[in-house]
Amino acid sequence: MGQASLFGAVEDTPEVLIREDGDVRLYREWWPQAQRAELFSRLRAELAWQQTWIRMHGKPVAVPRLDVWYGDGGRHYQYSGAAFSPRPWTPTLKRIKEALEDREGLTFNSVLANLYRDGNDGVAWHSDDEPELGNRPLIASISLGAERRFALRHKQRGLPSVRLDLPDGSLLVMAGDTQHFWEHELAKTSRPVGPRINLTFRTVFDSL
Ligand SMILES: O=C(O)CCC(=O)C(=O)O
Repeated sequence: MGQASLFGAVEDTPEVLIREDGDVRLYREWWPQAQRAELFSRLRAELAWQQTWIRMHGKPVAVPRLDVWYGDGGRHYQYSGAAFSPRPWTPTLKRIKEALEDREGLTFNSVLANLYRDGNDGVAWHSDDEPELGNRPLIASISLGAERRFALRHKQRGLPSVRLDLPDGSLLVMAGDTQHFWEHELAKTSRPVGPRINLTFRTVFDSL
């Protein structure tokens, strides 16, 4: 993959983070360093960031981040009582998707974008195991902006947890049985941290 355009990815060898009961790999330098800040600014300005509300114990709760769903028409997705209808791909998202697909030999029809404004934003422990993602979903997760601590823990066995700061420009791939056996979080932090954007590319199947 060439390095000249904004939408090209550099060569990088993945680090294997989980190989037991799942498959998690990290490409630390997936997006060229010189282009990361511009990509971050474009995504922050272009995407229709919104506040999502979920239901917890019967009460509406605002999730601690902004998010927005983009993808092919007709692919609906829901979690914790919140339903998403995809917005049409923006040119920037489409080109990132195409870079991912060319590089990894995969196809995706949706992306959930998350904006963590500061250390008060995060994602609690969960697995991406909604039925519309299929049995063994492959999730390609791109990080841009501030480094934030990401963790994975096994749901049943005492395997060692994985904790790491996801670098700006990195790509984390979660595949195989990962969502069945492992859950993940992005913890809030009292450290002063800048904003971070995360793009999780997925394939959503028809739930009919
Ligand atoms: O921001 C991240 O790296 C994780 C996002 C996440 O867990 C999710 O969207 O399901």
